[in-house]
Amino acid sequence: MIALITGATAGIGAATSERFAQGGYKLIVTGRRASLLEELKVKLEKRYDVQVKTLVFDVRKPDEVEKNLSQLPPDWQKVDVLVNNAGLAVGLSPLQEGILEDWERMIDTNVKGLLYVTRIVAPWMEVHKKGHIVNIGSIAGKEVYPNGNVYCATKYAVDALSKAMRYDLLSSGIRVTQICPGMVETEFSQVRFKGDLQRAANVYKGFVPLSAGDIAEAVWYVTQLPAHVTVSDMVIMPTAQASATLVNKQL
Ligand code: NDP
Ligand code: 8X3
Repeated sequence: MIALITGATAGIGAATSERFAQGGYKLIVTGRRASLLEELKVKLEKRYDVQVKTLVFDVRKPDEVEKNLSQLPPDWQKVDVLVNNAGLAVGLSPLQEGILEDWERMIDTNVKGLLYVTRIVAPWMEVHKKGHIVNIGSIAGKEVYPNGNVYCATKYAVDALSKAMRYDLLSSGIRVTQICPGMVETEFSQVRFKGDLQRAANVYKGFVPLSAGDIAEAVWYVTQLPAHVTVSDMVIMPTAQASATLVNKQL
């Protein structure tokens, strides 16, 4: 069995890669930071005795996506599970003060990147009439929150595209699941706040956030169900979080 996981250099993608390695899958892991991918490969191959291929590309660049994925040997193109995880938030400010470059990064990564990868991998799955696509959405794709504007819009797009994939791939027997986490402590807030580590750490103070491993376990669960069962949509929150904006913080 083969799993292809985008954004595997950190957070949810790295934890999901480890979960699938533990389950005996061969892995194709992708991201932009080559050295982190190499470290992950060495660790997983040693710890779990599985084969890991690394592909270094930016999901925002369709030519890079196509070139890297198409160069996989035919045996490696028989992908059983695609986890569309690569994504980010950049900035947290009112729409009327939005920074164009931040908007482009989020839209290009979270929406167009997911599309570019899926456009290559879904046809491979169609040939074999099986496969499972897991899209990492967000609570931000279910509820908008103040200053979340464009990030939320990209995750609403993931919500729509997850449904669209399920419709368009129905006759091929390919499963499509969207997993929508609430707050998960990863590099997410460091990226959102452009390296302001203190501000990032404050986001997770006063309550127990989800861990990347919690989401990895959910991805593993949905993909291991019998072939006739699809979890279409899963929202996972920290127990201390009731909505996008309502968090029971004990500060
Ligand atoms: P991290 O910042 O820890 O990891 C993000 C991953 O995405 C990294 O591996 C990064 O790799 C990759 N990535 C980002 N941009 C690109 C790009 N242009 N090309 C290729 N890879 C890219 O964040 P999380 O693990 O938290 O985020 C993973 C997903 O989960 C995202 O889609 C996020 O929106 C979603 N999510 C996160 C939540 C949270 O609270 N943390 C909650 C809900 C959803 P590299 O930098 O090496 O390219
Ligand atoms: C990430 C979680 O609440 O910061 O998608 O949008 S949140």
